[in-house]
Amino acid sequence: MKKRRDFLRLSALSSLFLTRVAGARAAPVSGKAAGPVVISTWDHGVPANAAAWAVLSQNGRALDAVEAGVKVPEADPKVNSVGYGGLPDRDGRVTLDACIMDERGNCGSVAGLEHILHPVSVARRVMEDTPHVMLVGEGALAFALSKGFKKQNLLTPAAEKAWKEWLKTARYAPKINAENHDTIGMVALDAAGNLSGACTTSGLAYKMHGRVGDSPIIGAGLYVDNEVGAATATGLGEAVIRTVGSFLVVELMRQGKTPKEACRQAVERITKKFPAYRDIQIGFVALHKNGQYGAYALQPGFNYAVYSPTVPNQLTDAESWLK
Ligand code: SD4
Repeated sequence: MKKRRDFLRLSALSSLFLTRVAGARAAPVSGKAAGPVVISTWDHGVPANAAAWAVLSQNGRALDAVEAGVKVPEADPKVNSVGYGGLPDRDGRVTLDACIMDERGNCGSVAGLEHILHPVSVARRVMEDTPHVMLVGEGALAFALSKGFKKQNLLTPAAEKAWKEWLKTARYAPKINAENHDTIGMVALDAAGNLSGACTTSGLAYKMHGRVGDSPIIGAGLYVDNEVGAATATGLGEAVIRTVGSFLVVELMRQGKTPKEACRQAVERITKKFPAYRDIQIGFVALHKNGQYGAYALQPGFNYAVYSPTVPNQLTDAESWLK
């Protein structure tokens, strides 16, 4: 993971990078799974998928699989864009956004949550134990504590060091595919044919305190419709919110588009509605109810992990709008 990031920093969008990665992973950019399947964003999707697969392969529920899956990067201090180890906002505070959605359309979400290791599990409790969908900031923290979650410091020494380095110039210029776009979004189909999804992030590094991205917003960072399919997003949340990206992907699948084509059209929509699209990254992954899956990104460099009975937890590079 770190190696990949370092490499990306050095040669972010170079053709050299593209050639090497494409050569290393000669996998299809979309496919169809027979049986349960789980798909998630970026390299950290691989260990996350493995945890989800432990649930799915035992005929577990997709909802339990996605929660177990995304908890892996949430707890990994080396993943600097999700949970523990996430880069802080410009005030040095690690604020977390997460949501979860099940096959019945139930959903829960937290935004701007501090000090709690597993925001996705708090989101699930919001879904299951409250009449609400979304809790934010202090209210979300109070709710989490009332449910027995423990308060802890999520700012690792490495993240604190990076933040202090950033403070020297305090220049806000998120780097594509490097430190700012590695939200984990995960969607899964279980053996019973039901879909669920989860999405969790520390959001953009050095964002304004209080900024909320797409990741905890149902319809933007994640959407599940058990009649059709599920989708999740990564990248600059402001662009995804504007286009209600994940809902759009699911609606395009409802209209008959394949998952990959639905993701492509959602990216195309962003290029029309977000004039600065050349400077940002967006990636979508989608899973159809029938087991078909796909992905598409705005810029090269977005990859996703697939685990199914026929795909052994493999990373695939998504095709992109910009070459
Ligand atoms: C956000 N979508 O907060 C997230 C960014 C991201 O890793 O993907 N971060 O806008």
